Amino acid sequence: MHTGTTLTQFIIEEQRHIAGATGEFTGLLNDVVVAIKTISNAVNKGALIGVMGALDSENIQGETQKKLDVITNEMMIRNNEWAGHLAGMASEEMDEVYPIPTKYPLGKYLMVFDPLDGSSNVDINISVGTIFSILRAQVPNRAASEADFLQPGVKQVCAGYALYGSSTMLVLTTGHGVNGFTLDRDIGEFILSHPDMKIPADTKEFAINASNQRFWEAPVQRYVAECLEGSTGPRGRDFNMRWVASMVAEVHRILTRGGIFMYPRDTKDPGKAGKLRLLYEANPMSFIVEQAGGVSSTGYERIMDMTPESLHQRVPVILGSKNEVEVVLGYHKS
Ligand code: AHM
Ligand code: MG
Repeated sequence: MHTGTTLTQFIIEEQRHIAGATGEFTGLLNDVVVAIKTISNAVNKGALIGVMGALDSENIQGETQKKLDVITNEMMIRNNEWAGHLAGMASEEMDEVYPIPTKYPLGKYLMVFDPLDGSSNVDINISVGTIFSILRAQVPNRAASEADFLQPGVKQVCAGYALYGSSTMLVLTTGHGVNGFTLDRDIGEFILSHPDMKIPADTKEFAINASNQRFWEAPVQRYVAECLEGSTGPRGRDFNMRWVASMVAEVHRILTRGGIFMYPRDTKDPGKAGKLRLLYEANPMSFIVEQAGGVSSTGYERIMDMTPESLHQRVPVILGSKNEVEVVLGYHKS
């Protein structure tokens, strides 16, 4: 018999401390969890159920879609549209806001998500994840427009990610710290396994796609050069480097043992301020990182203070261990 705290139990107990809570949020989160279990199963079975490989289609960002990008997007929609908790959804894989079908009631929340982050990794059996963020609808029970979604990250009610790694985990914040749950496949429940996750303030590990080096701005060039100089350079210590090409895996490593992650502003494509998307990736991960004691910035400003200009807006991201991110931010100032 299991003796751990299930995710549902954890959320209901948290809700008891919130005056006037109706249980609607708990219902919404339960639907998200069902979607995540369904996605975990598909990712895990992989080639056995014919879900690997690419499609001919591109998403609005001009990226080739994997079969699983489309399948997991569908899983998020089907599991979350019916219950009457949402006034609309938006996803990295859909050009426009997804309206809740008229046969279902509307609710007081909005959800944005990246159904399968790091999907370039699925065919090679490396970790991928799902990222989601829940906002309040500007007008409850009214079909949401794009403008309703353009809220700064500080307004998020909840953010979370699922990591489909050697085990499936769900990491969550509702603004009262960060908690991690591991899926026990035998009983089909997420069990609290990583209570109150905290990012160590100091680190000797950095993550950046070094193939973009010639496009980086001066502050990032300086920071990485100094890390590479190691104990004989100005930082006076040796650094380690990791790049999984899956932001969920990267952030999870940082939550577990510290580190700094950068997908900075670069000059590769002057039309794009960065690679990662503000609504689906940068904001939810920033909320989680800040709640775990870390820092998250574009290099020039706090990500969660930015007012989004469009649904698919991209931003530079520098996040992780507080003292290390502050070194990079200092270089941006000077
Ligand atoms: P995706 O949402 O299309 O998977 O793209 C986002 C991913 C992040 O998970 C990861 O940090 C980054 O793209 C990797 O980029 P690169 O391929 O330049 O290494
Ligand atoms: Mg992504």
